[in-house]
Amino acid sequence: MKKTWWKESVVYQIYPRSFNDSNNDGIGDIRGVVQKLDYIKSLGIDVIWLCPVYKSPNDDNGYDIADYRNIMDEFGTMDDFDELLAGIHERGMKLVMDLVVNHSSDEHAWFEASRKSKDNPYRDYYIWKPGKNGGPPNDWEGFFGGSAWQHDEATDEYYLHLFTTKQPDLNWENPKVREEVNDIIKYWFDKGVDGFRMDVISLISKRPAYADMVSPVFEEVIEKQYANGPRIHEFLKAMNEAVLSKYDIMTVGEGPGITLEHGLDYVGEDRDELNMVFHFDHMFLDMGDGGKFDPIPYTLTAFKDVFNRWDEKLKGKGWGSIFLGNHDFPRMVSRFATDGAYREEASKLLATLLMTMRGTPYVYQGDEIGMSNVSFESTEDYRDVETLNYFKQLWAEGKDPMDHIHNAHKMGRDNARTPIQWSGEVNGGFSETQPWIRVNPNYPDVNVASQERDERSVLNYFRKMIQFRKENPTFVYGDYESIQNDHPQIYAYRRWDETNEYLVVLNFSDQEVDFSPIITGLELLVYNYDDSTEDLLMSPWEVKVFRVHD
Ligand code: ISL
Ligand code: CA
Repeated sequence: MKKTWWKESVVYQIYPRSFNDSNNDGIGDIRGVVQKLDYIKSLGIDVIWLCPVYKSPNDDNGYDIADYRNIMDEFGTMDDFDELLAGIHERGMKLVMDLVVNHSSDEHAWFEASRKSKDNPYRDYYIWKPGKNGGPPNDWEGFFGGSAWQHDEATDEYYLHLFTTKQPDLNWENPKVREEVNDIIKYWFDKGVDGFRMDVISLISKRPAYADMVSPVFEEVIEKQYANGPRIHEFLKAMNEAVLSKYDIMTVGEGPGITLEHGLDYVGEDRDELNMVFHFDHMFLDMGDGGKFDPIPYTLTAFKDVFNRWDEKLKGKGWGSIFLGNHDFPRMVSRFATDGAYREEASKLLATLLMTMRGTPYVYQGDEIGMSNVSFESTEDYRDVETLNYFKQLWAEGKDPMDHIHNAHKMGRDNARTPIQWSGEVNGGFSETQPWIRVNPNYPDVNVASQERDERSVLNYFRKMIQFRKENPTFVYGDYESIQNDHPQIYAYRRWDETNEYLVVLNFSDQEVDFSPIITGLELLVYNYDDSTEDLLMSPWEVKVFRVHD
């Protein structure tokens, strides 16, 4: 495969509201990120992906944009942004921004004009339909519950919003909308930004029939009706030709509905669309038919299958992204490993997985210190619109949300949105004021400052693993094969090229496991127990990475 900087990079995702508060108003901000650039650099990070910082009324924490060319007041000014970009570049890192153009905020000037009258020049920037039988145009549901249509008094029509009512979907059928998006992209590239993560890009092309939902299972509706619409690849190719291809940048498309079947259509190297995508196959493993708040158990073998199938599909043809969490999902250690007695070992194990797979690794803020899920005692402490809508829906069904709060504990997005725990000081050193969302009460035990002082901390292990990946490029470009794939506790795989071969063995369980791969000539290189030995008797959540000699 062609070698490029973004294949060799390790990306660090920042959710600015929760990262670091520089002016002590309780909200993380851009200057807060500037203050921590040396820290991020010290991890070995190449690229920072910054979640939305644009002007926004924050109905969905910045994923509802009111002005694509200005900065949200709470986060700072354009001068702060320019300083951030310069600071990142000075340190030899790159900056990727979030592009949220499936929808805008209802407070965007386009929408304010659009809703005024049916003949307004901006009317067709959004998707308007007359009602049917006194109700919405069809029975579509939004991602955060309820109808995906909102009635608007002024013109007695409905607009489509796949997310909250304050996030109207843009009408990509309108060539003017596509031009506006290209101009926004150009604006940020001309400032020197190094790429975009494209929010729900899989949803931009709508199926013109607007037929009723084909299934009561939401995941099926996404796949068959919302995602991968008829013109998606035409739109992406045109965007690529007009702007993306003119700059040395990276793109990663996000999308529910980007399945194994469709992945290569987006990232095939012969397609000139996107560089990478985030698919959600492993992120949906523990969701039942009722979706996120209907959690179900899943097995390690199912988890391995996702990685195996995607690697096989993309190999030689397109590039993958490796991630285990972000601002939309629970903390990786609580979800895919354990946050009990073995939290540290388990965090190191997941760090090893991230840094030894084929594809570009994405580290979500706080995972480098092993931050875990939070269980707020009261529904009042939750902030995420998705979780709040869930509570509302329970009330509407005559149920008490407190009887179901365990689902929010397990699956809610706020798990990943608690402030970064910088120290054992008040509010975890995030802010001197009570933050916009409560700090995880485990901050005295889990924080950056104490881990800086500890050679054996999760933090220093992350640094070591990132370094290890860089020193051994076989982990970037080399081949991948899972061995003893049916093993219920061990995830083991080979990585190799013409010159090197490695074996990675990860014990995904609380039990000791006697693993016996039929491979000889093993030299132990990386491990997460002080007394690790070259044998394959694996302690709980133990990691062993070997060089394989012929
Ligand atoms: O968390 C999810 C719903 O339970 C995901 O399906 C999520 O909604 C989906 O991945 C899209 O996420 C992105 O777009 C949303 C925004 O709320 C998320 O934060 C963003 O990452 C709407 O812009
Ligand atoms: Ca602030």
